[in-house]
Amino acid sequence: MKGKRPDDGTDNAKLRQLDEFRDTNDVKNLLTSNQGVKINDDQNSLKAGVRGPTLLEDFLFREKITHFDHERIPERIVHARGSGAHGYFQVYEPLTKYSKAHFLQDPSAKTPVFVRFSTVAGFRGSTDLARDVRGFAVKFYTQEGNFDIVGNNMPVFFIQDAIKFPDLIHAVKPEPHNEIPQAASAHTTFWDFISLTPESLHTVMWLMSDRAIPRSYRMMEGFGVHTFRLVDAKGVGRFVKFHWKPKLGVHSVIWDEAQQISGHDPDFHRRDLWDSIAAGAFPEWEFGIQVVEEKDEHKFNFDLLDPTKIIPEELVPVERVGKLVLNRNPDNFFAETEQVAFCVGNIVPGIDFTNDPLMQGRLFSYLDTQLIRLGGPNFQEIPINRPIVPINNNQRDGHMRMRINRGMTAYQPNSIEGNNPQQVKESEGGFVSYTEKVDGHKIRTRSESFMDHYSQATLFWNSMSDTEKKHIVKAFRFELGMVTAVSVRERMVVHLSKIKKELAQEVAEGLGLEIPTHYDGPLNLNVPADANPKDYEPRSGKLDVEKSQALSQLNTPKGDITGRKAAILVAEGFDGAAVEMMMKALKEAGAMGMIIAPREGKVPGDKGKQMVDFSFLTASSALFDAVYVPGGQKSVEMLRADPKVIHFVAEAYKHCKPIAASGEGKQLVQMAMRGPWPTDKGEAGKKDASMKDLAAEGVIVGKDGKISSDFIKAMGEHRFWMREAKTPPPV
Ligand code: HDE
Repeated sequence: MKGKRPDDGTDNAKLRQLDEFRDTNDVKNLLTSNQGVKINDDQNSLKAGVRGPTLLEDFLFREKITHFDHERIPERIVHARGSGAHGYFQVYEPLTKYSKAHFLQDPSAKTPVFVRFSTVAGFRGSTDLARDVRGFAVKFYTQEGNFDIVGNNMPVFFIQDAIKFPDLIHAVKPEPHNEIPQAASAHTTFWDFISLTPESLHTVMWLMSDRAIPRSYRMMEGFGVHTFRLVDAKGVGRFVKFHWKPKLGVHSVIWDEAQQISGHDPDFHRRDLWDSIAAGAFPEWEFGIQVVEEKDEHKFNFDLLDPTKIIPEELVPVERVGKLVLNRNPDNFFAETEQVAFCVGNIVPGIDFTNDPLMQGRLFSYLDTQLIRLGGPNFQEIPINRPIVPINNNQRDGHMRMRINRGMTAYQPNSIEGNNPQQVKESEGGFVSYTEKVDGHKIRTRSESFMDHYSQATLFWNSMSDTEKKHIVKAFRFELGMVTAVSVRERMVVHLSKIKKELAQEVAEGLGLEIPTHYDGPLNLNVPADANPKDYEPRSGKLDVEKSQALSQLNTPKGDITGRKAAILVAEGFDGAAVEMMMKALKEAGAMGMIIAPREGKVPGDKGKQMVDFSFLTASSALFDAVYVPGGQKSVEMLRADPKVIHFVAEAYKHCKPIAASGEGKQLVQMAMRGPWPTDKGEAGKKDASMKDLAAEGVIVGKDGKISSDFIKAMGEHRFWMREAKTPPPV
């Protein structure tokens, strides 16, 4: 590499003097201290006499306990709870027309990535199923250095200026006097802040939607949120929004389920990601870009620099230009997922920032936070953060320095070591910031073009299906129902009425409120002291489109059931052939059939024994995507007699999940549904009309194992939302 010093110490393998002595024998099975001393007794501390006091001299004990005492590092102030995986990124076609970034040029090259998903508000040990935004952070280890897209699963953010971030987070985190509630926005301080910060309303609509309770990390979209810039080899810049589109579509659980999963398996999303990768069902996303020419910057009714706005896909389509595949679980959670340090400022030539004031603030925050979280300025030397290209500069020393720099100069210019390391010309890959004309007064204010706080919230509402709308109303009722200050509830209802009357009416009804015909209170206190409040009055601008297809998750792909889990309910005497057939069909479709039985261990069927995955004590229907009840007279009789089993099926019905039954199994499903049941009088192999109705609602009843293909098709639909309108079974 040009500009390298003869002895620059950038390669750690060059610790040669000591390395010559290093014992390379594998001590994998032998216990040693951190100083390499082999340990004889790790069961007893050193004492003065068998019943005497422990001695300070016990260096082995002290080393072990001291290390233990320091095992924890500060958790992330936000996004503390997370889960990560390794994988790769590959571009479909050279993106030369938009960007000169090396990793976007060669379709045959795979760029390694590490991705971390997270919730925002909860502490490190909180539940995966909180109603929350999800982080979707991607680190690309490119041949021009690390590039990070530190995004979310929602395309917009709560605030327009980074200076409000500490306020937002203080409001959503547990209340400071009693540290309640954990991992929840459903409390007074959050809604107090939101109700006085109307710029948050668009994102709040996303937060109240099903997007905030994903079925899986594998089934979430990702967004870079801000408008970034792509720069080509000629130096031409274009605005860009980044998207991740999941191959499996976007799917969610129901709030009632989310609450149950939090109790039964708070690691539900972590486990799902881990299990899928371990099983070889690698999660996959397409990389999408929305590109806007600079001349079109002011073409829309919203400001491209405003992070509370999307660019509707009807205006600028998303070009799918590459794919992201996660194919390896981390070896060690702490070393990798916990210590990974994402930074919005990690960009490479061909990508650049814009003046989005939220992004500008983030550029400071991410670097700053690692200094305390990872203990100092050398966090980029931690293996998960190390770029795959050589590092060569005059930065020196600091806590936990790993690299041993050689030579006598640590400055530039220098004549002693040939002025190395040398700067790199742009034509040879040196980073040059995008040349942008910036001209203005030094001023603390917000652009007039940022003041429309309602219209895209309305666009979001307009774009929802009826089912999604119902869920949003319920979410508002739940969240505001947990708010103790009636004035805050009222103010929110006023805001909602400016988004859409029908939404406000339904929420108000649940809260026992009327929408005020006249409201005098403040609707925005996010205003400088000397400002004219009129200038900051929240307003609704002109919509570019009335509705956007891409906003409803029901319009995203369906049909692929990779990694889905179906519960198969059995007891002694179950129909072995039917279970075998169903398990085989599920496996072929990439899904898993899990055996649930009254007891752990093995359960005997008419054709032999089956290993049990869960008992009815450890399983809950909320943890599965679908339920199958096979026949076997004795088995079904036993299951019918257990209220827990009836509850299991009834709950799956209530949650609109596919249910299948064969042979005597249908008696159990009928009992659980407690509804009218079709007469199964059709000829063998044919279903009568009412059976078809039932199948249209995702309840598949048939002969033996023949129903498996219908069941798998139904699982591909995810849920049968029409059931929500019906009176659910009383569970
Ligand atoms: Fe972050 N954010 N953020 N954020 N953020 C952090 O950095 C911050 C914002 C996002 O898996 C912190 O290393 C400010 C938007 C993700 O490690 C911290 C502002 C978006 C992650 C921080 C924002 C994000 C973080 C905490 C307002 C979506 C987790 C620990 C200007 C585009 C990354 C850390 C991981 C983490 C600051 C707003 C996404 C404190 C000041 C907008 C996915 O630096």
